[in-house]
Amino acid sequence: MRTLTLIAVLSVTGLVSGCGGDDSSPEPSSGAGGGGGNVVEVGMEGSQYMPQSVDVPVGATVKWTNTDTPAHTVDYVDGPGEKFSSGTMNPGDEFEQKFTAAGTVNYICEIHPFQKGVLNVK
Ligand SMILES: [Cu+2]
Repeated sequence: MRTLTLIAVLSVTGLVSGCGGDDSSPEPSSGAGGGGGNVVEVGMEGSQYMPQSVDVPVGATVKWTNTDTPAHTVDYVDGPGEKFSSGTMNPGDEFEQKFTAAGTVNYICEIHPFQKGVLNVK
């Protein structure tokens, strides 16, 4: 009787800890595989892009989100690949652009000429 109870407790404990292990192991792998979607996120803060300079794998999409309070834009200045212009981005608005050519892409906010960003596509 006592042995049976002990086995039951052990198996339940083993099951619970086994679940915990399963939960924690896929998380780091999906985090590392998060680049699998190939989306590089850029925010905005204090009328600056965040981060201002970012590495972008060739073929990846950059997603800008206006996380700032004023309106901003994302406008191509120079570099390889397609030209792009987000138009006015109000707070919360998103703009996506795919980059398929390696090189340095400079972009700017039309509203704030001092607000500049760099994408290192490689
Ligand atoms: Cu701006």
